[in-house]
Amino acid sequence: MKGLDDTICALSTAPGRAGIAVVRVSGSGCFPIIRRLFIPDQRGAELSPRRAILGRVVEADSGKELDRGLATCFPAPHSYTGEDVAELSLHGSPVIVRAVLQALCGRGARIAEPGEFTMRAFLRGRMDLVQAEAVRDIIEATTLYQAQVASRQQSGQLSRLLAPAKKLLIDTIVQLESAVEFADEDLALESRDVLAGNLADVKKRLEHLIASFRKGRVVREGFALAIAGRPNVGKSSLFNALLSQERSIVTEFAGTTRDLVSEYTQISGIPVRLLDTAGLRASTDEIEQLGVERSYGAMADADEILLVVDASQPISAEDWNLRTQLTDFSCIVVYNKSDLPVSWPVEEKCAYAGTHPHVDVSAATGEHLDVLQAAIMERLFGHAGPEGDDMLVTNLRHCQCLEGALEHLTRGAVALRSGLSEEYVLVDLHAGLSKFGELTGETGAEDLLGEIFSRFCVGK
Ligand SMILES: Nc1nc2c(ncn2[C@@H]2O[C@H](COP(=O)(O)OP(=O)(O)O)[C@@H](O)[C@H]2O)c(=O)[nH]1
Ligand SMILES: [Mg+2]
Repeated sequence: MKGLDDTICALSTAPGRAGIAVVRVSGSGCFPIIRRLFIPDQRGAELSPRRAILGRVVEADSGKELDRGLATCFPAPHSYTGEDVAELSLHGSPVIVRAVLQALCGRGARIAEPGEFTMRAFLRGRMDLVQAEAVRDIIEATTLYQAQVASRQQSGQLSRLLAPAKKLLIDTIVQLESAVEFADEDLALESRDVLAGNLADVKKRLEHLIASFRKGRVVREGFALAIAGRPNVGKSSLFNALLSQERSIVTEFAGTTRDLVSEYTQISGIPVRLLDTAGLRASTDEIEQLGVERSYGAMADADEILLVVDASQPISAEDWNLRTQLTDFSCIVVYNKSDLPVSWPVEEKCAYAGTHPHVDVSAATGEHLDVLQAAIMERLFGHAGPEGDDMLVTNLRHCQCLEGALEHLTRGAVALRSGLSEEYVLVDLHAGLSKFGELTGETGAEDLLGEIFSRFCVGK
């Protein structure tokens, strides 16, 4: 990990040709460098804070004009990084950008490493580690909903929610430390019962956040949805209908889909990897049989399975056989072809689905696809849907820190209740507190920080 002493620069907009390219510069040498390379059009115009000034960017020694554009200065500490920052808005041409970066480096700046602007913002105390990681999640979001969840974290929501728990833990530690330190004196300290109550409160808050990760992981990473069932029930038709495109081949012949077909889409702002599978049946055709094996593999890996059934055909032993195989999977039974006369009485549909939810749809007409999508969301997020929770832990690292803290506090609480000496209890409580610090980056090891910021793009 590089230090904070030098001045860094990078293209902050996407590389390639575009209307505008923004080059960002940050560090103590920023303004002296910019003053040498940027000549305002208006004679004597000064680079004033947060005001865009029109002018020419020139080569360091020759004074040759490289481009005309805008320069905006953000003096420390009121900038993204907390350092002096300048942004040059140039014409979006890769040759101009390269020349301007070269000119900046010629004056003493160096090209920033991936994530280095955000790392500086973190090291200068402009944001904590959770917020810095959220910056990357906003940039990498593939749906607006993902971006919104990340944006809530970037505004410090997780850190804010944790603050009361952390304060309570610190208070508890202080009480116990005082009991050790001033054992001989008659200090009015909280009883062990009160302290145990505090710890229980902290633990409850942690458990609530940890529980949200099951949903949060799905929001951040999306989920895999396998469409399975017997041949010809309309799996590929349903796959295409959910994608709104004719991606998978549909025919009236059984055994048309022989290999896995996978495509990305989104449902309610959650990214979904949809998998169309080969129809499940015993076949003597070697290729089809290999396809069926892949179908079982896809079902095992999927987060959710849509078991598609042709409700226009009478129920068969094969239907029951398949249903039995899927008993332990998380699946929704989809009664397809609802546009045709239905052969399954309602009681039979309920009996067949058992504890799994079931939905009637027509992949051909699109009828009730919205009900199916709602059922999928309910399966993943419960009644309230993905937007039901005020706070979701979406990052595995955050969840692991919270779990680590919970583990230490649980041990500390046991020690406290069993009457062990304060020192014993304190070991665990301090370990728990350091997990809070690890989460927000207060006690971050260097290699951890390097690992996190290296996954950013250059210029952020
Ligand atoms: N009437 C009707 N026909 C459908 C529906 N879904 C699929 N089909 C027909 O059922 C046949 C098999 O469809 P396909 O999607 O290839 O089934 P798969 O083998 O399960 O992938 C095709 O002739 C489709 O046109 C539906 O909802 N209603
Ligand atoms: Mg098919």
